[in-house]
Amino acid sequence: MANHRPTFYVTTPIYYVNDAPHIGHAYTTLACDVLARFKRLDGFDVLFLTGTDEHGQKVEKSALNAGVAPQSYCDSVSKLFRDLTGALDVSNDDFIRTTEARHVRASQALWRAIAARQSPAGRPNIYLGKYAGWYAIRDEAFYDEGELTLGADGRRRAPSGAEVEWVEEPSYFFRLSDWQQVLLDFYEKNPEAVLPATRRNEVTSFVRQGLQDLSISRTTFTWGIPVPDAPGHVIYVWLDALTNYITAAGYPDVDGGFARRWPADLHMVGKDILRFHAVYWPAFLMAAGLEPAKRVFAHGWWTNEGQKISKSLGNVIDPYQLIEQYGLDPVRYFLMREVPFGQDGDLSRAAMVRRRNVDLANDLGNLAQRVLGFIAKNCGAAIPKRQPFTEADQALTAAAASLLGRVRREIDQQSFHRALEVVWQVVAEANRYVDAQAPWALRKTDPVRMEAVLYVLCDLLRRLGIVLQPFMPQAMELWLDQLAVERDARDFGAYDRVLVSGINLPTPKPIFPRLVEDALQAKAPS
Ligand code: ME8
Repeated sequence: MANHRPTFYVTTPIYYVNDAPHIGHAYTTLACDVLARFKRLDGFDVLFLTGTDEHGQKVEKSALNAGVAPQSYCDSVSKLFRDLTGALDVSNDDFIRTTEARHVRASQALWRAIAARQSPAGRPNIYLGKYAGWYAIRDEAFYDEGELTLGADGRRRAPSGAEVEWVEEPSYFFRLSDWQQVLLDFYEKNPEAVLPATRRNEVTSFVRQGLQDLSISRTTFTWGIPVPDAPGHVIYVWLDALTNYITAAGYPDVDGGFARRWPADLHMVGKDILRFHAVYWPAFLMAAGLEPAKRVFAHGWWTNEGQKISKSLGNVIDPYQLIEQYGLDPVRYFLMREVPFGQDGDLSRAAMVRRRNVDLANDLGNLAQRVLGFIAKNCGAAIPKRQPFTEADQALTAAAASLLGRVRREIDQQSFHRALEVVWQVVAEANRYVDAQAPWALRKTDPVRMEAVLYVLCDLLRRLGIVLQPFMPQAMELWLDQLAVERDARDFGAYDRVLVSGINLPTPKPIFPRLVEDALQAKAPS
């Protein structure tokens, strides 16, 4: 049967297998997970893709250093990334590896499609030439002389800090220079195709300065996808890697599900790889006669206690260790809340403990504990009776009812931090309501009113639990269990259902215990 639900296709970058996963990878993937979960609860048919980028000189070099054949090296490191999705409770629908047959086929098909067409100036999109210039293996990127800086050690470096080397080799080129105006028109017509706005401005001014043709094949090593009908050439790893997004949507079988999935709704990327996604990728796609993705969002970078994260400084953050120390859902919450999404941020232990103890344990956890603990003792452990609402009841219920719509607006702009701020405004309002209504005092003076207040609060907790599921899936599962919310009443379609009185509630348990510094010290790495 045809599926008529609207689709939503979101991707993470595919990660290089030259190194083990770290917090940067976890961050990008978690943001996509929140989005994918949100859209599923909102009725969308979601495809959430992540995976690994396995070709190119950098990976070949790492395999060589490890003394292992490239394919078996890729197999073992790719598995680490796949395992991480499990540890983060990430709900990806597919995990792509660029060494898979489906991807080799798609990459060669895309190459052929680009080569078969002409540029806007009526010239072949791809031509054979010779590359002579600088290349950074770490970035897998070509650089102009003018972009480089000369270090004190006499070595040239790319703006990213990566070392460059001089490369001269026969190469196929993509006629990017002919795509400048088409790209500028695309950004102009699609003002939200590159976000945040500051990044969009960087991209458009880069393109306005003029584009040079791009080398898209390499001949000095072999670990890559062969260029069709061109012995000795492998496809440039970025063209190969970007193609993963259409491979997973079914390309080159354009008559299958591809039309339903493509263009992707969102490519989430780090700011360092924006140019590849917002300039080269749309140009490649348009050159092949395909539509560019609807949006590329570039997020910022994390520092560790104020310091740039780098292997040489030895301060790389292991996501497993973070989860071990603070718990998975608090880490998910912290990463989405602490920093305005799109900006750089600092991961510090003090901030992490504060978020967990103040936002989660005090504000959110105590609210549930107070309400559910009180109901267990004083209301026969069942959802209290609904009564006509007072003005205060009405105000809090209205705030909760409109919350989902307000969160949705923020999520649709990838404003995860704002989405959570909006939720916490309602949490604060609810805590003020509990204090003002003082159900513990009503127990003696007006038990009917006490039940009314607790009913309003149960309904509010139910709505908070539903809306927070994408951010903290495991904690909110327990949360909704404690409110005896049926499994089929947890999606956004059930948000406005009327809470039924009289349903028995299980014994409440604290979901967000406070972190005690001593316990934390004991768990900290030595
Ligand atoms: O670039 N803070 O792969 P990659 C936040 N294979 N994000 C960080 C970070 C930090 N400190 N460090 C890294 C690649 N990242 C290519 C992508 S897609 C077709 C090919 C993020 O393994 C970084 O910004 O280097 C990027 O989005 C991702 O981790 C890159 O991973």
